Amino acid sequence: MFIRLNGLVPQTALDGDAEGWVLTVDGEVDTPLSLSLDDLKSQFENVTLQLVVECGGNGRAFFQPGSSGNQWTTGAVGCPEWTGVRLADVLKAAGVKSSAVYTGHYGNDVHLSGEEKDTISRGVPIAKAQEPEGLIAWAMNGEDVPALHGFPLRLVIPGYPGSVSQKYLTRIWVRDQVHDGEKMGGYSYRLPAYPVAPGTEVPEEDMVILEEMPVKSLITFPQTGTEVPAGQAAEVRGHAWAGNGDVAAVHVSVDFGRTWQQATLDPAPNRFAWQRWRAQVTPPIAGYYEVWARATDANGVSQPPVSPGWNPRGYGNNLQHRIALIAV
Ligand SMILES: Nc1nc2c(c(=O)[nH]1)N[C@H]1C(S)=C(S)[C@@H](COP(=O)(O)O)O[C@H]1N2
Ligand SMILES: [Mo]
Repeated sequence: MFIRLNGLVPQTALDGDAEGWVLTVDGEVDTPLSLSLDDLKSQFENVTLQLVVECGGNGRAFFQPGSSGNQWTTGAVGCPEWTGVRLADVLKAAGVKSSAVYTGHYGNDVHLSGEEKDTISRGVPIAKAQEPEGLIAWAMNGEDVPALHGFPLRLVIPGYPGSVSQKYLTRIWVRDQVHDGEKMGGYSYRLPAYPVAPGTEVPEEDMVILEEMPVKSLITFPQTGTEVPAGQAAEVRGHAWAGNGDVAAVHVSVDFGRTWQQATLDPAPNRFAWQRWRAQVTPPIAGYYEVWARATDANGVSQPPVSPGWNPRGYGNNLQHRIALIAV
């Protein structure tokens, strides 16, 4: 699991101290709630799901020209098993008013400056928050959420940029407008409203919020540069996921995209989990090959061979992953 922090790990997380932790749900609700960890665990159905968290900037390093931010290549994604309660159930208990538009998320991490201000406070449209897969989680892979991943409580809202999955969660503010917390505005997690040439200076008012993440896949086996026997089948495998929750197919190519073959795609354990895929590829004669992988979502939208949609901060790059294969 990758780690991304915009601020400092709170002392409570470093100490593993969840004593007196309270989650507040307020704003456009009939009944504002103050919930302890025990309240959450005892008053709502406990749910365990495998959910993808992917940083909006995963793949940023492949854009040209580059942009500031973590130079992620392929690694800013993971799919642990999360245990918690449904965000939707907690919102239902609070009674979401018809005036509700968006959520605003808050945690107790400390700004890098040390000053008392939010490091990051993002949110999602109320309909997204009411989907059954969004969790308020206290466990990751069957253990307390680790300090770096949000102990003792975090949101996991799959399909959207990882930044909406607030760690060290203390408050969910139901808003009557699009949330305007830290890193909701300007160029943060925003894309130009129209396609722009790489390097364009886009006016701030032309930027729109990045919501659903695009379909994507990774080749996780074998390691790039592996030698395989020429003329024989070699197994290639990996993961695929989509921001809209449904992967339809994965294809692989060993001839630079001239021809593609369909991979075997395992079913997802639940919606918004990544799916494993595998394929047998046969390099005909000795030489240099590349394996390219391409996932397609349920709408028939698939991954491009080059970086798509350049944007000022380098978000949403789902170009096809490729590895080298040496046939001997
Ligand atoms: N409180 C808090 N939550 C946060 C962040 C943060 O800096 N502070 N970073 C966000 C971003 S940008 C991402 S990509 C994910 C990363 O989650 P992980 O570190 O558990 O992989 O957490 C999100 N939640
Ligand atoms: Mo992120």
